[in-house]
Amino acid sequence: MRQSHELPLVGFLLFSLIPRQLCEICAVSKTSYTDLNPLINTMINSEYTKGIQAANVLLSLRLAGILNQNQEQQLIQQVKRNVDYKPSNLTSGQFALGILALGTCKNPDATSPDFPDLVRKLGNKFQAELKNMDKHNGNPLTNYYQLSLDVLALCLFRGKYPINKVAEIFNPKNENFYFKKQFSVDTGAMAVLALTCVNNTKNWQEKTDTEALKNIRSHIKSLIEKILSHKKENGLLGNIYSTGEAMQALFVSSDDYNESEWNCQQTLRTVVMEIHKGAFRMPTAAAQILPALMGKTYLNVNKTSPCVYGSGNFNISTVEPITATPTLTPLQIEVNYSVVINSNTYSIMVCVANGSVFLNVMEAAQKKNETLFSFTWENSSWGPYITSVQGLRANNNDRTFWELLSNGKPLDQGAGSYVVHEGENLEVRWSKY
Ligand code: CBY
Repeated sequence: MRQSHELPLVGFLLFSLIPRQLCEICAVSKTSYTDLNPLINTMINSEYTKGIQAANVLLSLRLAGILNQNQEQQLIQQVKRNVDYKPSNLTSGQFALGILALGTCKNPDATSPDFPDLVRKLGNKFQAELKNMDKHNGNPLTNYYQLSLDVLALCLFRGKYPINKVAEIFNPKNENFYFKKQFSVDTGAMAVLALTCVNNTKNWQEKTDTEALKNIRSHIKSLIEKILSHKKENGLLGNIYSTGEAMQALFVSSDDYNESEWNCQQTLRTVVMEIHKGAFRMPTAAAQILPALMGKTYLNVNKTSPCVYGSGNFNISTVEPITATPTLTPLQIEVNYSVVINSNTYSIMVCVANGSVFLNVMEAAQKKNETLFSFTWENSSWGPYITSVQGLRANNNDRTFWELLSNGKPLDQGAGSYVVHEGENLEVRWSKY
């Protein structure tokens, strides 16, 4: 009798709680999923989703739960080809990303990879990063973004890693969080995800572990502060390409900031606008923004939870209409291109087809003068990365790189994606980060 009186009350309480919780979730609503179509098309249909890019794409689409089993299988095979057969060719973060993608969820039909072996290999790669830091003045083989991916994958898949060392190196004062004295929001966000996983892991026992965990919690708090201090007026966190992962970092650490410090809906609105302007034409860019837009984070990776497949809310074959280029634009444009090494500047005027990217300008200059403008590049998950100019090679151990600039300002896109304009002053500058 008593129970039947209480039931309506419990029902009322549940009812009044659920809608509020739903309102608090910051994600693109189901009715607006069509806004995400350009991202999904880029990832699924792109002929550029090759090699290591596939890991980013698989992780993202599995978290979002929008692949069908056939599409998933194709991507899994691509990632496996990299992770299983060429582990020594991969950097630690590329390998970690591959493991995260393969273990995002459980597909009961697929033969699951030998996780313990992969995780052990990743542990070795992480140790090699630490060893390089000891030997080379604190510089890892790669960078802290990749070391964060390593710790994240090791933590999620129960691998071995030294918690004291993690607490020591991920101090936000460490110079690896900064490029040219600027805090790297991408790096800070990935570190927050990794450290949050470590902090949530229950099996720390030793007294020294407690001390390390205390430090880790304090690192998370100050990294979140730094990320929020890079919030722009339009809601972006850092720039458009760091915003997705910064959102994930903020999702998992809501206890570390006040509600008033971040208007997530505003960030969402700006990102959706940028999707329609075509900011995410690179598969990796699309892959890194999508999970956050669906309220997911890399901490949702769980190789024992069943995968979710295509919900039918997406129209994957829809191709965004390509905006017609005005008929009056010239076919050829002229730009000024310079190579700057310390106080020496080597300049040249080159003509390229309208719509060309930075790399095309470098190629045109090289064709005109092989000695002054020769260069090499490597493929990265963000497209071509310039490794040397005039034979002078970038080196992580001395933090050197070839910086790309336009009219004196550093670009926020790489050589393969930045579209150049008539009369622009383009520059590659020998720099230290
Ligand atoms: N990923 C990585 O290892 C890269 C990590 C990252 C923090 C990355 C940005 C963020 C991300 N989400 O992946 C990063 N860049 C790093 C670490 C670096 C350094 C690389 C060397 C090293 N120690 O590992 C370095 C040298 C500081 C760097 N990035 C240089 C550049 C310039 C490349 C120029 C060249 N030589 O080709 C450039 C073009 C900046 C410039 N003006 O010179 C650059 N980076 C850019 C623009 C970017 C963004 C790319 C955006 C885009 N649409 O193309 C970036 C997303 C990214 C890739 N860099 Co770095 C940052 C941003 O704008 N939000 C892990 C791996 C598994 O994939």
